Amino acid sequence: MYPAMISPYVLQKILIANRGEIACRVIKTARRLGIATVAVYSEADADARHVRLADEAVLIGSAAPRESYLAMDKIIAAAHQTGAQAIHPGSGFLSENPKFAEACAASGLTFIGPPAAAMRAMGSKSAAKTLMAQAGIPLTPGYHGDRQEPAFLREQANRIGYPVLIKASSGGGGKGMRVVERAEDFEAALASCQREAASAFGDERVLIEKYLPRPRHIEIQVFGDIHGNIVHLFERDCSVQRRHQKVLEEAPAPGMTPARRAAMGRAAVEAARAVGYVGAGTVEFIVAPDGVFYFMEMNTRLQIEHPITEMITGLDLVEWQLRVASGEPLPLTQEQLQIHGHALEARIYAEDPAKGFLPSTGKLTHLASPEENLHVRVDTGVEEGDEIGPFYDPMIAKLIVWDASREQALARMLQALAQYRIVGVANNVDFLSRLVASPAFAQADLDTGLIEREREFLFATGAPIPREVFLVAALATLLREEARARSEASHHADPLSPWHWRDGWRLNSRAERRLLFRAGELEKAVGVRYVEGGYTLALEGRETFARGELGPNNTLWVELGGLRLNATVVVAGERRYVFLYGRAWHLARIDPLYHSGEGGGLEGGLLAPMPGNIIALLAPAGAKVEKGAPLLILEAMKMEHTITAPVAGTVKSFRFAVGDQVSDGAELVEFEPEMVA
Ligand code: MV4
Repeated sequence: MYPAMISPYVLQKILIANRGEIACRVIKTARRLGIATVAVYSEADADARHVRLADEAVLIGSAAPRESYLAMDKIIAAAHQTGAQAIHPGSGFLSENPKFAEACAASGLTFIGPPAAAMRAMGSKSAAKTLMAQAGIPLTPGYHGDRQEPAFLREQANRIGYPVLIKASSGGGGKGMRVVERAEDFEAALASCQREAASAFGDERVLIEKYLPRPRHIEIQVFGDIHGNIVHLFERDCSVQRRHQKVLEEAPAPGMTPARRAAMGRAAVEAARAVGYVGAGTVEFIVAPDGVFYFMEMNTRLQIEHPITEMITGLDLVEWQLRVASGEPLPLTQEQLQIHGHALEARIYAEDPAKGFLPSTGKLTHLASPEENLHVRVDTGVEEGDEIGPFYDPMIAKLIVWDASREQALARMLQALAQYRIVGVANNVDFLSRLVASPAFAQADLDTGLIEREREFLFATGAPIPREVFLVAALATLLREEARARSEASHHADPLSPWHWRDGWRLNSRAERRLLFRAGELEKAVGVRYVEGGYTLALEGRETFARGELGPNNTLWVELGGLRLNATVVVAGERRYVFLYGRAWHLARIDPLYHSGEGGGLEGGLLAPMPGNIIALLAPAGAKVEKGAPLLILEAMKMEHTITAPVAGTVKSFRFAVGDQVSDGAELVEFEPEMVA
């Protein structure tokens, strides 16, 4: 749309004061524009993707954000040390801190973001609302002044009319909010809100607003330059949230009329103008079911969900930020900006939806992402083999899709989610698939309560597992056994080895075998018979001819009767992660023989079945134990789980001590099975 070139005298090298996907995102554009990049990193991020991608990287401190990604002095020193001229703060960390913007300016560095005064003006929710009221921006009816006497606030609540919402003035992210339905409950709610605000924000002041039921969260992307131009880049609908965390975002907002878009866009531009805004910003509105909108707050940074705006406008917002920071005028005028098609973003998180979205830590032992193309974009800060640690946001990636219409974009999203294969941490991919497929979301019946309301559908458990899942798990086990045996045989270079025969002689060629799998409480046995060119697999009395081939990266090509499927099966100890039909199933192989080696279950020792705390070690290291002997107790989700010896053998060592936290799948015990004759 315009030349990808930037004034070469202005920005030659920038430092990115952030980590993870947003740091990688900024590096990508800087590189395309010929600008050198400097990453900063904490000790926990020594091997992180943003460090590997950047031209240079500077270690700034330990894992705790205060010591590294929030340490202004260290970051500014790193910029001077490397000769960077400007600092991009990314999103989060220091990105909305006016003191950091000022510190950059004071040491001769360009802060790639808005002026400190604009950040400060929008930083206090109540002061921002007063300012916006003066600028004529619509606000929810309410009181956001300085007076805080309970009797006065109660009078205000009566004037506004119930239900009202009490919000902490310094709050955000939904913390310190109370809905009050009746006047007689006001005083108690006020007191509890003030207590929470004082302890969470060190500021007990509150504001009172008319409570709007079932609102939508619609935000407008704005951009300003130093020449006084301000445009908006349309809206994003971020209504689908879970406890004030965005889950799915889309642009444009379903049901938005051109007239309302223009009105909201104008209001957002006026809001930005009122604080002298420069750079990328977002003006957040809540929108009542009738479409009436009210200013909520302004985010003075580039937001996580900016890619959906990029997809529908065809623009690179980081490029705009860099141009604006270089003093260039905005590349396009309001009239030149247009919406093309529909974009959705889903946030892929290392968290467990079944356990209240508890963050999950661990190593990404297997990570296959959807293929990127004109319709699919993956912004990520991690690769297979990386660790999702406890120190930072557990986001794995943002998955962004685009198509001509919302319906097509939804289909793209489902397809792309189905291609995700993640092993090593719990994740929300299946949850997101159900969310996108839910009737409420598909019909764009959006508001901030959607996830709560659709719980039954979204957390549906106990759906039957397709028989193909067990058959594929069995087939993967058999094919791997064969591959291993073949490679062992090939080392013996014995021309008479049975592996060189082609007459159906097979490993384990006893007439019949049973492979046992467990999925939660459910146990299934798959009977195996070796037949010409494959196997006959029996499940619940039904026999199916099966054959297949192992592909790269744990993929598997399968034929089951007349059905051909592509699957991925990842083996970790006794666990089997089966990816089939766009979903993930977790099975455990129960091997009564527990011979070591492939499929034997003891590869890598005994693994934690879930994240938890070690509360007792029940056998001394070095002890010889019988099958079933209790080895240790793991406490997880307020329950105790005793880990027992799968077979007779020796406890070589414990990997953890009492009191240690362990992640899902961590090796707990180094265990040597007794030789089975
Ligand atoms: C509201 C509201 C209803 N009425 N204000 C939540 C976080 C904060 N930024 C504003 N929030 C809300 N303010 C009035 N007068 C409902 C919410 C709200 C919400 C807003 C946006 C996105 C998700 C939300 C989830 C619950 C409540």
